Amino acid sequence: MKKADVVFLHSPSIYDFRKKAVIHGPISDVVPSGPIFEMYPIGFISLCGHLEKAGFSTRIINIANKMLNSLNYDPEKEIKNLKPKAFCFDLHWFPHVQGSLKIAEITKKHHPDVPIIFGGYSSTYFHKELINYPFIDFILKGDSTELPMVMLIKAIANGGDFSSIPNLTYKDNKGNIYHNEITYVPNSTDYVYTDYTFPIRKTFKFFDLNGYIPFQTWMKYPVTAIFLYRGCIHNCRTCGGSKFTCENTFNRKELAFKSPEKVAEELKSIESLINGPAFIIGDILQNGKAYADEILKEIKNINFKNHLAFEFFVPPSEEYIVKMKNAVAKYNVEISPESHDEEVRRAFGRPFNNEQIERAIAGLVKNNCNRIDLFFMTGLPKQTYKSVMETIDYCEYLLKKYGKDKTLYPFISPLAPFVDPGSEVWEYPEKYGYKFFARTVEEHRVMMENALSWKYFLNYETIWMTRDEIVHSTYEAGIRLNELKRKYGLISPKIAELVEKRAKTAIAYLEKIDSIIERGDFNGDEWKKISKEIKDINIHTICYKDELNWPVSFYKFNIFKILALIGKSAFKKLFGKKTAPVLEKN
Ligand code: B12
Ligand code: SF4
Repeated sequence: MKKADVVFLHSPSIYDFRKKAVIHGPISDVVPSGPIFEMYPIGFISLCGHLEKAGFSTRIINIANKMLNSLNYDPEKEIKNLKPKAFCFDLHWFPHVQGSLKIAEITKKHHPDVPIIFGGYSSTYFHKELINYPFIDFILKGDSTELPMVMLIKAIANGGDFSSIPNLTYKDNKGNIYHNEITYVPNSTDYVYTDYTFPIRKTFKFFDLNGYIPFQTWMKYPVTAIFLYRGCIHNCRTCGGSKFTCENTFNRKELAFKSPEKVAEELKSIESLINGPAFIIGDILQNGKAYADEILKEIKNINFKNHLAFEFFVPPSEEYIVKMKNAVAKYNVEISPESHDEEVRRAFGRPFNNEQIERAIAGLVKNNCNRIDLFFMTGLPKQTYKSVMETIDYCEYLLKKYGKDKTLYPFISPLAPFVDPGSEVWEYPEKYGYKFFARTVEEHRVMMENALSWKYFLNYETIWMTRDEIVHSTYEAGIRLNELKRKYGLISPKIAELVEKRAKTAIAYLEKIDSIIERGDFNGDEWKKISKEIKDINIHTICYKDELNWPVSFYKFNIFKILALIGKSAFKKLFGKKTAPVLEKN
């Protein structure tokens, strides 16, 4: 078996999800992963890229995806056989709290002398608590860790000094804890190159497709992304990547962005390998009109042929829509109004009104936008059960007015399972009308480990809706929206029926679980029977996952280019020179 110096492990949200009966619900219905969040942070690819440039071999193992793909796959056995210099875990998205801690503990049991490094947004927020777990040795904080990571691995490999590594929290042999400040906060993301050839090459090196693919259905739907920014100029109240959180948690005072030339370069590279849609993550207008103009100019110059999706934090004007249309052959747009109610939307922190939304939709429809995805949410400040239902009325109004050519797709999903740590609502719950059921890492870990349904791992409720109302309004709204999608021809009657059946079944089970919890009867036959049945209803609960997909060509990959790439990399390996470790600059 080929060895790697540094192994990155991505865990499922709940370690033994294959054995436990849990109603995960619609918590991941509007992202590509399933409810155990098998997608690894794309930052893994740039971290590996920087380490490889510095002369260290790396490997990503998507444990979550491998567990999902085979009931026989034994993560402990695979981990036991690895022999790296360091193991890295993402506790980036907080829902991974139980899974990542459990797998780190197992890893330490088999490799007591190999350092364990944690990183990502949640690790940064909770670094002081996490470093107290006996199996965690290092935490690399911040939203940009490539350079500190290279420094850390060099120090681990060569016995260096940890006190000068920026962004690092660590323990020494005696258990003393040190916190280096977050001082590495680059203001450009040009140095972050998400090289999609990297996972492809590595898949062949380690013969481990499931360990590398980002999420379970990626081979069927190979969507790629370009990350424009680190940071955000907006302050959506529950968001752990907002301006507020970036300043207070990541020491990021200003936006870091990718130059338009780099955007074009990455898109070109994607297009040469993969025929799937690409998603530009982060509103191109966030960094000003001149920046957005340059990006569109560069995209036009490369004549990008795949579908391209843009997200807008504020609905774009017709002027911009026309520019987009002129720059890209096939374009799709995402906007998140969150609620139809302007007061709720304002309370959440989205700075636009319904007139702006409708003007943008009309402009997009007029200018041949391929798909307009509108995202609504439950669990917002000032949002009541009635208000959630009125959001669905608003969706019907929009579909009636703008939905004739079937480009407009509304979605509704819950703010779940957690309000993001470090967000404004997290820091000032009372001010925003929120109440938390868990605050610490350990409380969240236990909650995820023990909960039988997503109602019990929602970490909050509001003064306008209890946990129970958030759950039930989400299902009711989802069922109604599903029916609207059928009525307006967005989904087939068969899919609509399937989604409705699953949602209704989930509701019935939630009620049964509530009654079992009330009675404390976990040994009876009823619970045994229910737990057997639950497994099948964890996906497609309020929308059909394929609804989210932008079109993909029949030939999803450019096989000849990929084979050439593999051949080139094998040749380099056999006859090429080894690169000496160099310290990367940002
Ligand atoms: C793009 C994005 C996504 C993409 C993810 C693409 C991907 N595979 O990375 C999609 C749309 C799929 C997504 C999904 C979700 N997201 Co999201 N997402 C974002 C967003 C908008 C940008 C993130 C970004 O730009 N990353 C830049 C890339 C290049 O870097 P990176 O992957 O973060 O990695 C760097 C660092 O984080 C760190 N790092 C990460 N992991 C590790 C591990 C180690 C060992 C080390 C050392 C460092 C390290 O170093 C990396 C390199 O510098 C942020 C908001 C924001 N403004 O930041 C929310 C955000 C990160 N997402 C969030 C959430 C909650 C989710 C979901 C759980 C939502 C849900 N319920 O469905 C899911 C989880 C999906 C899954 N795992 O399967 C929260 C996280 C809050 C928290 N602390 O938990 C954020 C902050 C805001 C939000 N609410 O959307 N998301
Ligand atoms: S949810 Fe709001 S604050 Fe968070 S990244 Fe998106 S626009 Fe920025």
